[in-house]
Parts: sequence; structure tokens; C-alpha cells
Amino acid sequence: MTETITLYGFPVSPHVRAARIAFHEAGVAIAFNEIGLDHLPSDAYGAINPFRKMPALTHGAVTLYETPALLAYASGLRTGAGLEPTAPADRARMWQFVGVAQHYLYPVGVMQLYFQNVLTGLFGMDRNDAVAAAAIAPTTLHLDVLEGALGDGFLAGGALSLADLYCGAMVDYIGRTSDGRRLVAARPRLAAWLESLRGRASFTSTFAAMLAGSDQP
Ligand SMILES: N[C@@H](CCC(=O)N[C@@H](CS)C(=O)NCC(=O)O)C(=O)O
Repeated sequence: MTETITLYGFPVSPHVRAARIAFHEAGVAIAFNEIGLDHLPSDAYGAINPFRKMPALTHGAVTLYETPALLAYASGLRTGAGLEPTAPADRARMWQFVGVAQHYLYPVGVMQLYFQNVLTGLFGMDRNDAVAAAAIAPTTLHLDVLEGALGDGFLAGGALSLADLYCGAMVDYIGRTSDGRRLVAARPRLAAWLESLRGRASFTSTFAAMLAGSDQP
């Protein structure tokens, strides 16, 4: 297919960033169509994603939404080895951690811990201390699980996969809060994994410019 792959989203969104990271790692060029939350209710966007979440993607006749689908598309378009393990148990473990990113790391570590501690300040909103404090215990468990899974340095199949990229996009934000940084530093495998991911061009090139300098001390 020669048509342009267009990815729609707001660069701060970790789901959007994870999709951009996956296409970068796949070596597949995309056009990034930056949209704000105000674009989601439009008819034009509803025709691409009826659930009105970001990211979404168009590629000729192909329209996709839901981040795991976009990650799988990036991996499938990669020339050479994909970003997915081949052994059944390893592939299953990769999808398991894609689910962990979606259902645990994002709603708690990002939308509670990071949102309250960092994004409220950036967007001029009131910080809810109780929500931020309540996120610490579940985030501790989530990071313990990742630490336990990182025995060989990767979450699945002993090599970089979609699981590392998606969970990495979430843990990167978690580690930009004071509490998150402390929790990551106390887990050596997790700390090394995050440092390595943060050093990749896919991560550095997709870090939203508006977040520069907003990390908690
Ligand atoms: N299940 C969706 C979740 C995506 C999602 O929650 N995106 C957020 C941005 S990080 C969003 O669109 N929020 C806007 C809203 O909820 O109105 C996916 O996998 O893509």
C-alpha cells in the first residue's frame, strides 16, 4: 500500500505516544495529525473512531482505533522481524502486558498519579491530593508485577516487543512524579528497563514538547 498512514491524536496522550513509538520502532513512516480533545466530538472524527478516543489511524481504505490494534498494525508492517514474539506463550505474555498497560498502568499510574501530580498544574486545574495519594498503593503493586516480569530485561519473549513499548509509555509518565520516581528507583530491573527505553529515539522523538520541564522534582 502506498497511501499515507495518518495517525490522529494529542501528543501528551500515552496511548497516542505508544502508537507513534511502535511505528517509529517498526521503521514505518506516518503522518501525525495533531488534534486536541475538542476535535473528538466532531462528525469527521466520529467517522474514524465512533468511540471518540485517541489515537485513531487511517491508511487508504484501512481505518483503525484502539491502541493495541494500532500497535499490531505497526508490527505487521515492519520489514523483517516484527515487534511480537513468535512462541505462543511469549505472544500471550506480550498481549497480557498490553492489557496491563491499558487496564492498570493507564487508569491509575497515568490518569491518577501523573495526572494529579503533573498535568493538573500544566492545564491550570486543581490538584486532588486524595486521588494522588490513593494511587500510590496500587501503583506499587503494578510496578512490583513489572519488576517480577523483567528477569531477562524484557516483558515478553526475551526481546523488545509491543509490551515493552506500551507499558514503557505508561511507566515513563509514572516515573515523572516524585512518588513514581522513588518506586521505580527501588526496583532495579524496572529502573534499568525504563532508562533503556527512555534512551531510544522512538521515545525521545515522541516526548510531547509541552511536557518539557514539567516533571515533579
Ligand atoms: N481504549 C482506548 C483508550 C484511549 C484513550 O483513553 N485515549 C484518551 C487519551 S490518553 C482519550 O481519548 N481521552 C479523551 C476522552 O476520554 O474524552 C485505546 O486503546 O486507544
